Amino acid sequence: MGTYMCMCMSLLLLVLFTTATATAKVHYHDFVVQATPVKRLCKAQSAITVNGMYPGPTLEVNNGDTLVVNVVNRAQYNVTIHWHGVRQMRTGWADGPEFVTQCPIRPGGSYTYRFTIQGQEGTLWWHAHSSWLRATVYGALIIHPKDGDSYPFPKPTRQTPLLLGEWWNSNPIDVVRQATRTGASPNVSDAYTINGQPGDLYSCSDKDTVIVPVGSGETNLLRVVNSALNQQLFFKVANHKLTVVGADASYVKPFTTSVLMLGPGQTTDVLITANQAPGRYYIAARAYASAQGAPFDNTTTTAILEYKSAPCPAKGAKIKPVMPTMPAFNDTATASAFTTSFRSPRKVPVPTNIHHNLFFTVGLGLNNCPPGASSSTCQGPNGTRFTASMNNVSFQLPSSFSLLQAHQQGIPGVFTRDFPAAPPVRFDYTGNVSRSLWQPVAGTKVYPLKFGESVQLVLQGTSIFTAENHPIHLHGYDFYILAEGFGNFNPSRDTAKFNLVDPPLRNTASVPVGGWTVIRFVADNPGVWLMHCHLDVHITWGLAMAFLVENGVGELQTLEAPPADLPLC
Ligand SMILES: *[C@@H]1O[C@H](CO)[C@@H](O)[C@H](O)[C@H]1NC(C)=O
Ligand SMILES: *[C@@H]1O[C@H](CO)[C@@H](O)[C@H](O)[C@H]1NC(C)=O
Ligand SMILES: *[C@@H]1O[C@H](CO)[C@@H](O)[C@H](O)[C@H]1NC(C)=O
Ligand SMILES: *[C@@H]1O[C@H](CO)[C@@H](O)[C@H](O)[C@H]1NC(C)=O
Ligand SMILES: *[C@@H]1O[C@H](CO)[C@@H](O)[C@H](O)[C@H]1NC(C)=O
Ligand SMILES: *[C@@H]1O[C@H](CO)[C@@H](O)[C@H](O)[C@H]1NC(C)=O
Ligand SMILES: *[C@@H]1O[C@H](CO)[C@@H](O)[C@H](O)[C@H]1NC(C)=O
Ligand SMILES: [Cu+2]
Repeated sequence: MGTYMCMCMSLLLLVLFTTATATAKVHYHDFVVQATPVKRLCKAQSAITVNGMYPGPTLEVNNGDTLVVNVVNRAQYNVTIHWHGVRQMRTGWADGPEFVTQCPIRPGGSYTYRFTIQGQEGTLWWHAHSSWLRATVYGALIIHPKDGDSYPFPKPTRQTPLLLGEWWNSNPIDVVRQATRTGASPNVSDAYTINGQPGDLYSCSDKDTVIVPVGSGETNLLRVVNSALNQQLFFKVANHKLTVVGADASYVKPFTTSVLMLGPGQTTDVLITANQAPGRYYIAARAYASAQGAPFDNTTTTAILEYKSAPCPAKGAKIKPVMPTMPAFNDTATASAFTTSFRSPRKVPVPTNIHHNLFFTVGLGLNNCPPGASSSTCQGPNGTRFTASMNNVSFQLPSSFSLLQAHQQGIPGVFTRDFPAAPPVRFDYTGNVSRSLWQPVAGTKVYPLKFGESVQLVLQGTSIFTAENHPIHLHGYDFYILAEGFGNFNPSRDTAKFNLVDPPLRNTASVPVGGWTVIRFVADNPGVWLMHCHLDVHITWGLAMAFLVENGVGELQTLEAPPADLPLC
């Protein structure tokens, strides 16, 4: 916590001594990706980190600033870094997903990401976008208002990023490789973490539990990020209410709740007022596990909200902090009450003249064991292999060129432009789906959009194999979430539920288990933009697609030229 407080202080000084004519700044950072010894849960391991830090460095900027991050890969794996939620206007080359906007930075290589934050304020984060490296390669990206601008709420006394993570007692790359080999679902994690620490409900973890200090009466800002790989999480602070003021680096109409639910990729900024008896209160997170019968990590991670005036325990005695009651793991009612509470602060310009009315199914599948394959490679249910798809296309990354490079240079044979606007077969998506529909087709297909066109997209969950909540993340864009519901989307009934006045602006939508979400956006950022489930287990199985947005007219509507040091395959 010490480092965060120092940053807040230096920021405060900066604000105090900056004149009113402040201009946008350029922040230079070096990220060295390297194997680092990390001890968790009584076990010493080697983890891939940035600059030896787990989680990695917190970046703090102001809206309008430019980041220049030189990433040097000293690890034994390919790596890329994604700046999650940053719009990357015309700078798609800096977005980061491997084989989508760049080839990987190979061991020994480097790449400098350059991009400007435009019109975004709040909490984002950065993470590796290559295999499962993001398990340990991630950190916060905090965007303050421009100098001279203020928050749309009273300035909090302190600000604390709380990154919720997921920890394996083995190398996460080995975990995903084992799953890819066997076709079974990957091992679940051994712990969740808050700022890299599991907390004192796990063995060997008490002395390192994260302490969040607070003064009685203060109102502070917690910037909560779900950086876990494969799990939606409930989040609570014992005895304290949370006022949600932002999500995914957009402000929201404030609302008060006792529990948050975040899908991987989502961020939520909350104000918390220290209005309880001076003492120690657990900050806790554990799974929201929506899929029936699927294995999951059912442990609880904690940090401690500690009042500075909390009474000291008698010598040698231990006072247990107050523990919040967490929702049941399958408490979908609580999850959806939370996700449907979001509104933009005021009326927003929702696109209404829709050029593309899209309907994408999102869900799992099972591939039959390929003829002649060893049964050891078909350890999914009943001798199958797990897969996943959107509109029955299971996304395959290319390997010889990135999609963006292939698009920009007109290289044929890397992708096709025929991602379907609607499912190839209509069926009862959330009902009892015939086994003959469970096996999708592998492909590298994009959906083309012209610059400036507007899109409505229904994301429809399926119950193929099992229904589950999917956090769907779109690169390069924020989108409005107009509505969500359970069962099959029915336009004649559900269009009436659209919020066309003040829907929230997000980069990751939680598609309800056995339900649907409707989003809209305008294709104003040229490039190739991945859209995928942010559960890494699902993206590994192919739950992804990409939009290809053409250049418009003139320089300001055109993708910039690729940087000279762009890694090639
Ligand atoms: C996954 O779990 C199984 C069973 O506990 C274990 O044998 C295996 O080593 C684990 N795999 C990895 C990569 O940790
Ligand atoms: C977590 O799962 C284990 C084994 O599957 C079980 O023994 C334990 O009671 C569960 N814990 C909670 C909190 O549900
Ligand atoms: C949630 O799990 C409990 C058992 O832990 C079960 O009794 C209940 O039916 C489940 N609810 C739903 C909606 O699946
Ligand atoms: C696996 O096979 C059993 C027995 O034939 C069947 O009851 C079950 O539904 C099958 N499961 C899947 C996922 O196909
Ligand atoms: C689902 O459909 C299959 C055949 O299509 C049938 O055998 C099975 O009983 C059905 N299951 C349920 C729960 O309705
Ligand atoms: C997906 O395509 C495969 C191959 O054409 C087909 O067997 C399957 O039924 C399709 N499933 C759906 C949900 O469209
Ligand atoms: C690393 O990236 C290169 C392309 O730059 C690719 O050919 C190679 O297969 C990748 N290695 C792994 C282990 O994915
Ligand atoms: Cu998913």
